[in-house]
This record gives sequence, structure tokens and C-alpha cells, in this order.
Amino acid sequence: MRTGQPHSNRRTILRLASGIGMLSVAGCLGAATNGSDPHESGPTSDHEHTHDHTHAEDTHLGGPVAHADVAMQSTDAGHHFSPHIVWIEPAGTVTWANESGAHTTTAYHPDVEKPLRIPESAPPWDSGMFSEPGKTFERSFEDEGVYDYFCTPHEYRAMVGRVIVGEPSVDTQPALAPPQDGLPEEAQTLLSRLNARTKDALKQPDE
Ligand SMILES: [Cu+2]
Repeated sequence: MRTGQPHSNRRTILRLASGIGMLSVAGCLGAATNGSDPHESGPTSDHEHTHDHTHAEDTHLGGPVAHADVAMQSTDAGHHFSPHIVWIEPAGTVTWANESGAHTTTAYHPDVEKPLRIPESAPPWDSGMFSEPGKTFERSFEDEGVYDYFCTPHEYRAMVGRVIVGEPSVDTQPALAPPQDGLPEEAQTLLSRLNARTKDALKQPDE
């Protein structure tokens, strides 16, 4: 472990933290998006000034994987799907697991009187309420596309999430439309941010 230059490192970290901090707002909008949860380091962590959860917001999305896990959380930082975006291969699966609080995972679809924000031909889903820790819901995604979903009790606090399946064209995805005016304001803000990250991740460098 290097001990020679703690001061310059510290200053760099603080400068990054304050810059990122300006971007974060209340509730889910400033919160964890990364599966490797920095909170696992616990209360003895020396990261109290660095706001790891906002760093995670900007984490580069890896390529598609066969299976992804999403935690449903209620913490001091708000109510979250963590990470907010997962990227899987066609026919891949996502497992949502309740860690704390009471939540649902519910697709944005007219069946639940919401705007369509999943591919037009894809079936929607709704887990029903998970009111105790440890409950899980798994779904496989056959159709390439972008799927937005929300937590029924916490949508208004921006508890929304996204599944990207394969490498769909960004021009044909209902989920990549600007968030509809009828959605809660905090949800709109987060969905706009997810749109920017998704379009960036799906850029085709060869074209
Ligand atoms: Cu919730």
C-alpha cells in the first residue's frame, strides 16, 4: 500500500466528490446503481466524503450478460433498484430480490395504466408486492429491446429501473422516448438520465 502521497490523492477524491455531488438530488436519483455495492464495506468505511453511490451512477455499462441480479432496497438514501440498469443477452434472465422495504417490479405498460415503455410486442410483468426480505421474482426476456419498470409504492420517489436486452436499435424503443408528462417528476428525471446512459452504451462505433 502506498503511503507517500495521501494528501494529493485525498484532494482529488474530494474534488471529484463535490463535482458529482452537484448532480445528485434527493431520493433514488443520487443512489446506487452498481451491483458491487459499496455499502458492503460497512460503517467503518473511510469513504464518508466520496459518495460512492453517485460514482456508481456513472459506472460504464458492461456488455450484455446471460443473467443479472437486481436488489430492491429501502435505505437511508431512499428506495432503489440496484443497479438501475442491467444489460442482458436475448433469452437472458433477471432476478429481482427484495433486500429491505416493500416493493414491486412492474413493467411500464398500458395494462397497469402506465405509458408503454417496453417493446410493443413484449408481454408486461408485475411481481406483486414483496413485503418481506428474501422474496425473489425472475423473468426471462426473449425480445431484444429496452424495458422500463417501476415499483408501485415508490415510483414517485424515482424507484424505476431498466433492462436492456441485446443491442436493439435506439430509434425503435418506446423506453427511449422522453419520459411522459404523466409520470412522477422524480421518475421522469431518472428515466431521462437512464436514456442518456443507454444511448451511450448502445452506440455502434463501427457505424
Ligand atoms: Cu419500492
